[in-house]
Amino acid sequence: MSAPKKPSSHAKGKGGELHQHADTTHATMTTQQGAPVADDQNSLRAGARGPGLLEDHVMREKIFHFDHERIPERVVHARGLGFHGYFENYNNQSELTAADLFQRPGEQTPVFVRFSTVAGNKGSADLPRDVRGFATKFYTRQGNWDLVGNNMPVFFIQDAIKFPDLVHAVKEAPDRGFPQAQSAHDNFWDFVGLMPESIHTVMWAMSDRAIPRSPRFMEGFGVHSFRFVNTKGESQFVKFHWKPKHGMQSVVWNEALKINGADPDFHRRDMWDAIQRGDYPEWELGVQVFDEAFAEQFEFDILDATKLIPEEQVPITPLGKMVLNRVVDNFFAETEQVAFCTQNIVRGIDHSNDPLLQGRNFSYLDTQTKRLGGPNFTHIPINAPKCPMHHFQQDGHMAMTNPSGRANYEPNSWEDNPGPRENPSEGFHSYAETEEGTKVRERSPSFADHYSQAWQFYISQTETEQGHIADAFVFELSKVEREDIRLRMVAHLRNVDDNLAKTVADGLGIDPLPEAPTPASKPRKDLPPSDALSILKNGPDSFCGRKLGVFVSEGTDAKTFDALKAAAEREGAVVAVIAPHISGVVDSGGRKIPANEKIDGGPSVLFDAVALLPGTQELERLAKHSPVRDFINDAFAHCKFIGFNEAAKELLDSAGIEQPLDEGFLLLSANDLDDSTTQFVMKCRNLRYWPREGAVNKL
Ligand code: HDE
Repeated sequence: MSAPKKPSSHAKGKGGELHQHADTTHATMTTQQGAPVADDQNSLRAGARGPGLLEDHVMREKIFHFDHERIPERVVHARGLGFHGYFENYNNQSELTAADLFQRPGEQTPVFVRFSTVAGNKGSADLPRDVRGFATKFYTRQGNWDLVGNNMPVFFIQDAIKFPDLVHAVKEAPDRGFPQAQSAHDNFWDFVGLMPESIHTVMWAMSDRAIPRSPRFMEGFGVHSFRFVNTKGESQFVKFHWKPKHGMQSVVWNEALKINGADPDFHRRDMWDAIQRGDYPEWELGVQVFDEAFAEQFEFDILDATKLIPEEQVPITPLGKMVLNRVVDNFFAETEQVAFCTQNIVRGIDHSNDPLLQGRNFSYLDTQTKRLGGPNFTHIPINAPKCPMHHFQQDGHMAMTNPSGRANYEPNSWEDNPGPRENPSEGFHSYAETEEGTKVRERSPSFADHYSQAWQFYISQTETEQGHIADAFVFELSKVEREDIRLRMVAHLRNVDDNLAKTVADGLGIDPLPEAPTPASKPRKDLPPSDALSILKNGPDSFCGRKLGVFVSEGTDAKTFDALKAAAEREGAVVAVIAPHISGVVDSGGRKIPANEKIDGGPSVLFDAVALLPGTQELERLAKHSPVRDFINDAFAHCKFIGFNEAAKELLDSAGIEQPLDEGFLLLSANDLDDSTTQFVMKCRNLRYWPREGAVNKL
């Protein structure tokens, strides 16, 4: 808050009389009733040392409002970050869908996107191991369409009736109120171990998809099969996909643990900063389109949200791109109050019979009414459509837009202001699907295979990624107190992949391997690997948008620093300077280099690659400083590319980095600065030097 330019009005004269100041730089503060406030520092009391007076309407109103500032946080997905942008349509898709936003090439539709974690409360950290929400509100010219998806294409359960159990199990235990924002505890693993249908999504949750580097670098999925319907009433099934322009990227688990301490706001800060510097996050929206005939012959049920359709089997048709280019003006008004509902669909899009989707359609309206306090949450600007609205719905708590005139019913025969009428040619029509059936509580046998796609996901990963999945199981199950829960989970893994089960069992010290449970349907071993399921096979081809942390100290060589900075910026990367003091350093040319972070507040986990460019002046002291050692050790252990100068060799030695240095290191040689700095940035395009991992991270 900026300091008042003039003494504020709480300066009192000796006799307590108020000094009047005509403040010309600030608006006059008022109550909610608009009455100017004379004194915002002192409550009304009987005498300077006397009791407070009940009639103090200014204080009463202020504190009353403060006391009501919170609304219930979301039951799940409480921690979120939201941004504005637009969706730009590529082509006319009228053959596929009547949805207005997909008709005209180049047309932009405003969007608001909220990313979230699932399990943690609103104040939790950004990087727990968790599924991420990826919810998009399209403000189309024919109404709002909400695509409320996740960053994983499958879900833990098949029927919405199990959702409260899943969420109870993963969130903090009811007796103790912890653990917060993590699945590494008995209740979660107890539940999923008893629900074999969850195993495919558990594999995704144990993969690096659950620890994205930033929402900018993750995919999004609508998860369920939806329908596109064209104006002729013809329909095909679709699955929605978001592909990040900058490629996929995740952090490593040990890094995530440390990032949560160093910067619990890591994701929101990354997105905020990227948008503020004009590096707008971008995704391509596409659909897998398939018909009833495909659905009939596909190995699994297309209504089962624990299954995906490999892209190799049904390729993605690109529809358009989404660019997020504006941060919110007010977090509460927009990110907190935005109300996504899966049932917000528009003409041309329809639901399928996926039992999870059907349950969601029931749930979201309920939750928004509870959270936002009444049926008029659609009047809040972030939720209001940007197209004209006409209906006869009225009244209720906080009604903001109210119809005028006498007619509030239909049919009516008023000539003046008769209100709106239905429009069969432009209005929403449900796809006329023929349905019949006996009223039952029954899971279709076509939902019975729980292990085959879990295995397909596993064999689609690189060796590095497979290692991370095994490590994640070992980490999580090591936090489980009950041995029988651990054993049950390893037993399930035997139905997925025996080698994975064995590696996890070794990590947990389990010997012999427990018997695999009898599966409801025999796992298939004939599914081909799908490259689209791997992060590392779909990484970026540039270091653009990534962050290079450059450590400097007094006397840092000016030429090396400048050459490296220029090379990184040519690539579109961001350079952050880390120094022993936040005031920065003076380089070899006598120029001040300002710091972005002091060394202990800017650990290497916050950067995608690092460079060590100390001067020679204080090397001995720096070599003993533990934040400097941690900076180097973590960058090394997390397989980051490390550029360094001659002086840095002393720091590498003292951090215990063994010679010879591996190929993840590059000397930024004073003799060929342009070449070596460019080469270093080119190395960084690979994001991590994975061959190092086996050497540093195995017990
Ligand atoms: Fe949600 N989900 N969900 N969910 N979900 C909510 O709505 C629910 C599911 C997803 O940024 C809640 O506003 C049920 C799948 C996202 O505001 C609630 C079921 C997928 C968000 C709710 C599911 C999601 C939510 C809580 C099982 C991926 C955050 C607060 C049938 C496709 C949206 C709220 C935001 C939020 C219910 C399963 C995604 C309680 C009953 C599957 C991204 O209504």
